[in-house]
Amino acid sequence: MKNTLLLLWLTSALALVGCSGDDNQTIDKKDEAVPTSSKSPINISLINREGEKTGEAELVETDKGVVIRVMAEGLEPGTKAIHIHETGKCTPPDFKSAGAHFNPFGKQHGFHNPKGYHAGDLPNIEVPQSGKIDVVLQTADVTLETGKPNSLLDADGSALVIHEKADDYKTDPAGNAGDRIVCGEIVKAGNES
Ligand SMILES: [Cu+2]
Ligand SMILES: [Zn+2]
Repeated sequence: MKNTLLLLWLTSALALVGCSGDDNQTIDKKDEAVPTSSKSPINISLINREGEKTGEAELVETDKGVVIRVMAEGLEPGTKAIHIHETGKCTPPDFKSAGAHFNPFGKQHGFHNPKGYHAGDLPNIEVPQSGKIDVVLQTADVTLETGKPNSLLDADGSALVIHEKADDYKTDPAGNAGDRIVCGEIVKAGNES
């Protein structure tokens, strides 16, 4: 009896190993430039001020932090701020519902601020004439692992927000970046794909 159980256990364990090996290969082939990840990505929808879907983003925990790929269209050309805000709620048109910048360590805003920066601060993105972006950002200041103080997947989630203007990297609390024009909710429920 015991031997049969052990054999069954071994067989299923081997089957599991086989499966995850295949998955890793697929990920490697798809995107060789991105650091390898041990977890499945989180896919989120991005909406504009009219509440229409204008793109999507994918967040993956890697050995170099969280990699965020942002794909969107219909944006006004120019340099735009992009941040992670503290609440996973995107209510158009102003997206004030997303709250302030994600700031679990009590810092001020901006990479050039001596009292900075927020864990949710990210480098500006460039929107070309086409209004279409497909950019990859990376940050080791946040995690998708739950239970950590800097987890984006805390009780109320967090939000990815694009602004109408560039972030000046120093003005507290939000880099003087103007209105919020695109928002995407980063919440646990979205972690299925
Ligand atoms: Cu912001
Ligand atoms: Zn900030």
